[in-house]
Amino acid sequence: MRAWQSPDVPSLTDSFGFAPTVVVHDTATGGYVATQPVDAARLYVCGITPYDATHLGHAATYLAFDLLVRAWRDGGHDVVYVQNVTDVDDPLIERARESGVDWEKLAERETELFREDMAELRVIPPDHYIGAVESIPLVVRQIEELRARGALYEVDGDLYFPVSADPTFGSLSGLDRETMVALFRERGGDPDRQGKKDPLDCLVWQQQRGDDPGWESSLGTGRPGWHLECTAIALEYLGMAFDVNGGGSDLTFPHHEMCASEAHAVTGERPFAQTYVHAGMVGLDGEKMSKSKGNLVLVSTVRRAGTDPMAIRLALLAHHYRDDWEWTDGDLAEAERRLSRWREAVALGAGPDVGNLLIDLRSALARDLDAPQALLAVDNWAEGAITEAGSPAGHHPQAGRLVRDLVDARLGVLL
Ligand code: 5CA
Ligand code: ZN
Repeated sequence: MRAWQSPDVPSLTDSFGFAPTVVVHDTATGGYVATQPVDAARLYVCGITPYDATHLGHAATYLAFDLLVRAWRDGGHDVVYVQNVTDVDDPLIERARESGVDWEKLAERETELFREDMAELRVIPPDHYIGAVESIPLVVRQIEELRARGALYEVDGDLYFPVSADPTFGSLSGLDRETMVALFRERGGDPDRQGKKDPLDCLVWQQQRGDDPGWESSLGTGRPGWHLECTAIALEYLGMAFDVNGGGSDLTFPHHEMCASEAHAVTGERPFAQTYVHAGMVGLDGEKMSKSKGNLVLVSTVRRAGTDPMAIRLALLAHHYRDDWEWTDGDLAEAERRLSRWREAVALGAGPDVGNLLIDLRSALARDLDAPQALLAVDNWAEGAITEAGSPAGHHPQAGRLVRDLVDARLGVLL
């Protein structure tokens, strides 16, 4: 699939050398780990299910991983970034039916809007942007591999992955069984289906029913299960033991747990990813923002109301990516104030020495992508530039230009 236009990312290394190693929080161990990319850093981030437009929660999650990509690049690493699009799945088919549109048209339309939103927010696109539909041959190959390894069974024509095939199943989320079953039920699973060996076993191939979409294959005519799609795409484009698997915290279980177990079973190797990074949930009016609940603030709505996308970006970056938080209009007002203050400061040209800001900003982002702390560092510099404008002491003529590049490269905010 086509991704979107990349923003320009200024290189800082000529002026500033390399940024420090990035440490991130790993869901699987519950601790902080230093990412240690060998050659290129390999990143898989779960993409959208395109049945409704991008809301601020999605945007916050993709911005978190954008910070990671920028941090790696500034550390001198090449990055191979893969993201999927779940362009065939139950919620998408249901929404298309309800609204009387063709599911493919709906997916195309919403994916295009997502691309536009991401480009406007200056999010660096993935190197491989891969749809589920175009990956069906990959998915079929992985299911055949599961079958060959005895990790597949049938229930009324549908194919299931038995979680017992992976002895480490459950180790990513660390949840007790009761919680797993409840979350599985809530998040697209079918723990109550008769004929399954374990309520947690997951559907990998669904035979075509009624006028559902289906593709002919060696498995019969049907469509892929959600989890295996991400497993197959990640294995194809990154291989095992890639650096970071990411998404929102609602994907920890069952999605990322299943992806990891399926990959272990398909390859006989582990780990699937070295580190699992999860962003917190953005809420509105006391509940997680979600397409299914409809309590959304869409990026496109805010954009079309004339808001500068850089203010949207700053509003989201003002919250630590792992925190759960609630969106309010105050977030945007605060970000607009900050943006104009920063712009005022860099437009002066001269300003305080950039050395301290560089160290503070890079180290904040190296410590589990602490964007709020990085914003405070820029605030400090901007206040210094504005309050000391005109006084020659400590003022560097190139400071404004350097800070503009620094803020652009590391925070993706164009001043
Ligand atoms: N297509 C699947 C992943 S393979 C999916 O979860 N799609 S999604 O459209 O529902 O979500 C896209 C991304 O946004 C996921 O990483 C999800 O965890 C994240 N996300 C969804 N809702 C929120 C929210 N309220 N706050 C923060 N992130 C969210
Ligand atoms: Zn996924």
